Amino acid sequence: MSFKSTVLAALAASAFALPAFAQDIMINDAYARSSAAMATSGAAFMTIMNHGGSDDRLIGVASPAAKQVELHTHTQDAHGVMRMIHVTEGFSVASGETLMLERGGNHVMFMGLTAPFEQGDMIPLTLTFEQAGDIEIEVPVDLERKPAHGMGHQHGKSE
Ligand SMILES: [Cu+2]
Repeated sequence: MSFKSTVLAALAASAFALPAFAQDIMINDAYARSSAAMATSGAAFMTIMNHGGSDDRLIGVASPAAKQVELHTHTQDAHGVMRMIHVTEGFSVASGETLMLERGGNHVMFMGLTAPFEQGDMIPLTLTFEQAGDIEIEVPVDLERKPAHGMGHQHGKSE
């Protein structure tokens, strides 16, 4: 635990030293949810725009709201069942591009919630980018939000 705290402190310090880079990344429309009141996991979704001149990559996520926070995506297995997989290499967001974290697609996964997500809660989340460094945001819990396309599949209590 103390090792992790030290690493997080170091990351925060380096991001603080490079404020200009952080402005290249814009994060919009972030929200978090869990599937049920007693759910032990949750997910966060958002739009990430890279206004900078160089390509970047979202490589890590951290939050005190869960024991483990990972970048996930959905993939369809041989039986047509959607499964979530941990994307260790992260998600690229090229210069001028927008990265969508959305229901049924790429998302931030919270596993082992320290407290249930309740409507209106603000979840602290640190996004780590290869170029821009750490960006800290607060993600509002929105349990009433519907999937963007109205065709979101169900995947049980995993989201
Ligand atoms: Cu997931």
